[in-house]
Amino acid sequence: MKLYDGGRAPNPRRVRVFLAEKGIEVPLEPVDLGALEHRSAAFARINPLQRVPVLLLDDGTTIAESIAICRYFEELYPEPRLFGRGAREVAQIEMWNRRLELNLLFPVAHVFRNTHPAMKELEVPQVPAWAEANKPRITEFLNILDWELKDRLFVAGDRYTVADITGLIAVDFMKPTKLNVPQDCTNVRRWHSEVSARPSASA
Ligand SMILES: N[C@@H](CCC(=O)N[C@@H](CS)C(=O)NCC(=O)O)C(=O)O
Repeated sequence: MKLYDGGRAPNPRRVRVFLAEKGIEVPLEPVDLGALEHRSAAFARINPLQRVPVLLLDDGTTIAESIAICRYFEELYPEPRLFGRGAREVAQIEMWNRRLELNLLFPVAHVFRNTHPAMKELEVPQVPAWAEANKPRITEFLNILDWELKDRLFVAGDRYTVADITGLIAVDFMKPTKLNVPQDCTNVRRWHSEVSARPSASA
């Protein structure tokens, strides 16, 4: 088994943080996105969408999509339960993970991909207006998240879950995107510093 990894790229880091929380070690195969290694014909056979991360199993099966990879490991190593237990909790965590993806991680990625010079060859064409359109959506969602976090410890409740991983990666990705969490989002700032202090955050 090996995990095709993308260094500082946010989606592969989602899986590395998840594995660190579970205490699972998987050999990493670095893919140099800057050198367009993932655009090779060889990598297209591993993932036709030419994106990382991808998990390659010993029987040759490939699993792409960060959350699909995380769910594979959750089934094999259920504890700690990062996708929850029981209908209600699983649905709450799924809801928050999707909200964090759709309303924070993806908009931050749109800003990064459509403005950063390093993305010129990966995001063709870069559309700066699409980056601008996403900026207010990020602030709007952070204010909603701030309100939610005023009376609970973590994004989906009082326990750390996969939704916190998506949130951590999204907020960290704001830095190279030259975006900031507003000063008055004190609950988001408190939550972010707590999840950043976990050993898994350095994965
Ligand atoms: N939906 C995929 C997204 C994967 C993705 O976009 N990965 C980025 C790195 S964070 C990538 O491979 N980018 C290469 C490119 O844009 O050409 C997931 O959740 O894993």
